[in-house]
Amino acid sequence: MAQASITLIGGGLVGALLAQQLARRGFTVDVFEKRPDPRKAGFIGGRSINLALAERGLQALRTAGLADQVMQRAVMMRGRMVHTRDGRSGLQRYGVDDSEVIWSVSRGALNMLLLDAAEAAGVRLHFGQSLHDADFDTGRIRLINEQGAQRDIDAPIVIGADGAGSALRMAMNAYSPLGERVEALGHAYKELEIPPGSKLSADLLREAGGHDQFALEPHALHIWPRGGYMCIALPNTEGSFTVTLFLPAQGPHPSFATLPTATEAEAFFRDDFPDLLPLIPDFAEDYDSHPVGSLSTLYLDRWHIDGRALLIGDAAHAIVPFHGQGMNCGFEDTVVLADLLAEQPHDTAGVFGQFQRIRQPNANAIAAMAVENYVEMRDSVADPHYLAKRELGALLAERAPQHFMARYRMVTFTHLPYAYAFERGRAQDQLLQQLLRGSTEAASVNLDAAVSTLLATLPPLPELRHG
Ligand code: FAD
Ligand code: 8RB
Repeated sequence: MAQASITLIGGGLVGALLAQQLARRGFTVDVFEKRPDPRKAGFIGGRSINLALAERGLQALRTAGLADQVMQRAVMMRGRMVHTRDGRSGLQRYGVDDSEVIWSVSRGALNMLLLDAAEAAGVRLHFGQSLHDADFDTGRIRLINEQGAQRDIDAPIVIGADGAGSALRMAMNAYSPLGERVEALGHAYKELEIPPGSKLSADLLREAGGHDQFALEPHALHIWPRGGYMCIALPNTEGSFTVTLFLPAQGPHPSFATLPTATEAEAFFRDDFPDLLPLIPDFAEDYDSHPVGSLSTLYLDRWHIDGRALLIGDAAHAIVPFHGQGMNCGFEDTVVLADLLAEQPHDTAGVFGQFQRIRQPNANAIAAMAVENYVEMRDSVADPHYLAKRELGALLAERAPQHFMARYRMVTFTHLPYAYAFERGRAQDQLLQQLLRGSTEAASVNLDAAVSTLLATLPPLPELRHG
């Protein structure tokens, strides 16, 4: 029997990568994407938005044979550059050396590369085709094109990679409730832009410690933590940075409610981000024209309707951005699903159920860790208790690498299941707290005794499969 035919909704990051992998495994794949083909001339333009690619996403790209191409245009980020209120900055490395770094990649360029790869693998891409509705009894879906014309097609096996606002999820939910729950974070975001360094005055560049082409150190993820809120900046290949301001959506100053326009926001930046503001020459224009984005976590009890429909990526488990793992998690999903389908191509009901059993606990774990990392990024980077724990953790990891690994490293640089990283991280954190007993001096802890306690308390980490 020939491999089944699969209909994918959404040709974004996860949809395009999944399509390529399924086509390479012999499936007939059609992708319906709402937007026009981004590779067509005339589309270029718009804002450059970048994403942090970490080991899990990179591993999926390796499996697909696409890692080298992606890495050619990626910018290495060695750690967090923390910019304190007094205008100082310092780098906290993410890993032990340059083998443990994350990569800033352009969303647009990555999406185009993945679409090219999908097409080359034999996927049929249909742009400007939006899913409107689905009838799971007849196995047909209704599409709308850009002119508003509707048509119905057969799609007995349909997979939704149509993102956080998934139309397929809505149709599935109407057919049989998926147990959808959305947890709003209460904070929102806005993007601003630092242009390439050459566009800034030489004086400003020197003050900001910038290089020729970059206004800031290019090989870092920059954070301006301010307690209840923060700004971050990721480098782009062309020397620009995308800045994201994260703030409470409502409530007392500062919140997006108290900063409705650039006038209020500029005064706020002059007070709270005085070193950042001069790097954003079009501040007023950016602030007033870019929308405020909301942030929430999506949980579903069920990701599929037996073997007929399945959700993947953000459509199944949208998370908040603070671990930089949304795409990485979605890419990890694609490998798991493609492998399962290749093993049992004619049992989609079994495969979809198994996919959910494997991935849902991990999606729940990264969702929780992503929320926790917001507090860590905006707040604890300057907290002495946090810094002491971090330092003691680093000492233990050096002395007993089989028994201690920072949770951030497990999430970002290994393929250990997210659920494992979450559990192990909790156990390690409890141990650090117990060893420090409230002290903010990691050096005050007897390291030999601490290592003994660690070995006696926690089993060794599983064998790590690095890159
Ligand atoms: P999407 O990328 O949203 O793609 C969905 C696709 O479906 C789109 O192309 C859309 O046009 C299409 N579509 C929607 N509705 C329909 C319809 N009705 N019919 C047909 N097609 C439809 N993750 C990281 O790992 N690291 C980061 O640093 C990071 N940074 C981010 C920065 C920003 C500003 C944002 C918004 C997200 C970031 N993420 C990051 C998260 C990451 O972008 C998502 O997790 C990832 O894009 C999910 O991929 P997806 O394909 O599931 O959804
Ligand atoms: N979505 C990231 C990290 C962890 C950094 C650290 C954090 C922006 C929207 Cl907020 C954020 C990280 O702990 O030091 N790695 O990668 C990416 C992040 O934000 C992305 C750019 C983002 N995602 C809506 C805005």
